[in-house]
Amino acid sequence: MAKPTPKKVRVDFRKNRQITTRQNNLTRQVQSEASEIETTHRQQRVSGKGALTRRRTVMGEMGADDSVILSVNESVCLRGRVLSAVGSTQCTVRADDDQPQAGRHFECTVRRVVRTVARNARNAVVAGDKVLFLPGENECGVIERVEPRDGILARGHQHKQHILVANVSQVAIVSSASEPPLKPALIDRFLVSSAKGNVKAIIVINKCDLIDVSDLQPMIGQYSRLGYSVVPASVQTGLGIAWLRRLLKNQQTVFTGQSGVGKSSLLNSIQPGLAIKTGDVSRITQKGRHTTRFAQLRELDFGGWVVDTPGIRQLELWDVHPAEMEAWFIEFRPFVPRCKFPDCLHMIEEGCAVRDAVRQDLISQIRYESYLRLVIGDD
Ligand SMILES: Nc1nc2c(ncn2[C@@H]2O[C@H](COP(=O)(O)OP(=O)(O)OP(=O)(O)O)[C@@H](O)[C@H]2O)c(=O)[nH]1
Ligand SMILES: [Mg+2]
Ligand SMILES: [Zn+2]
Repeated sequence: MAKPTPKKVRVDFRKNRQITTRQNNLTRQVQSEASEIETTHRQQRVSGKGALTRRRTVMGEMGADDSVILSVNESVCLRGRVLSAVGSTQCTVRADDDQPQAGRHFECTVRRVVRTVARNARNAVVAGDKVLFLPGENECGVIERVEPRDGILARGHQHKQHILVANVSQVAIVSSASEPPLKPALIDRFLVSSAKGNVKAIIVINKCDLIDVSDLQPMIGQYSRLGYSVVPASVQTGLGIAWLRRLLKNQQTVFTGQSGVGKSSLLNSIQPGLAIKTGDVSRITQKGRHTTRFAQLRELDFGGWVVDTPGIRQLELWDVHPAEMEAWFIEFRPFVPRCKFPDCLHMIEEGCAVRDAVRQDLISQIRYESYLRLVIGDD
């Protein structure tokens, strides 16, 4: 790869705490195109005038998507992968296999300029990031640059984007057949968020020992027809574990889903010790009553990486506008061009080909209801 020539790049130097300019409430955005344009415009300003303290010149390249790739002295830095990040300031980084201190772990802080050039300081460094860091004594270091990300899992949190993990190749959307009950609407939400993050999704339905698996067949059929792998699993009986190992091999997979569905238990069945234990957490935070408190990368013996994440109660989608929602429901695609109105939201409009398809059972009623809930913003 050709070495980029460092250039001066002007960036906005923000106060640490930004003022949020808008809420990620889909209902508010549905109105008209005009208001959407206005929203986008406001979003680009990010923090409003008052929060900009000064501008600053840094050395770097403008990357895709307006991101700044900082110039660093590569001869003294090591390349590595962020295994876990606490609050984007304290990270554990593993030196890459082709680097001088291959496989060693470094407790790293983050150079301030790295946070300055990040669009949202909270996401400056996240688990899964590929970084250049300056190694120091006692296995400490400083992160000097974060490489552009490919494949992220993100959600809205307190009206800001929260990137849970970066550079993953697939998301395992874990739910349970029972305890907590199966929630197809939540699966659909995760499917939208993974498609939006450019990550392939697999669907895992755990705790199948608690139900009659044949009851799941309609649902398994529905998602399989859409092209997803649907794995009925049970940590109790071992159902689906071998299949999961095959799906995970040589992939970078993040396990996500509601709390209590058995993400950590599944990972431990796949490979004992894979899930984060309380002891690991307390080293940094000095606390850790929950088993899984933050995302952490783990290496698979048979090849690949997995990330266990803390369970979340509800997934707030980030930056998905009602008008683009149809794009994330792939079975709608053949029908959308046949709607009478080009800006049809497939809700109450006349001549809606998507609604016709639902009536004719060509699109599942349950999926359509998930779509409506997401467009209306009804959590
Ligand atoms: N019956 C049954 N129980 C299970 C199964 N898998 C996990 N459990 C139980 O479900 C509970 C929650 O499991 P965890 O693995 O901690 O769930 P988690 O998804 O990691 O939860 P968070 O870390 O809070 O997000 C535990 O009591 C497990 O023993 C299963 O296949 N069958
Ligand atoms: Mg867990
Ligand atoms: Zn329509």
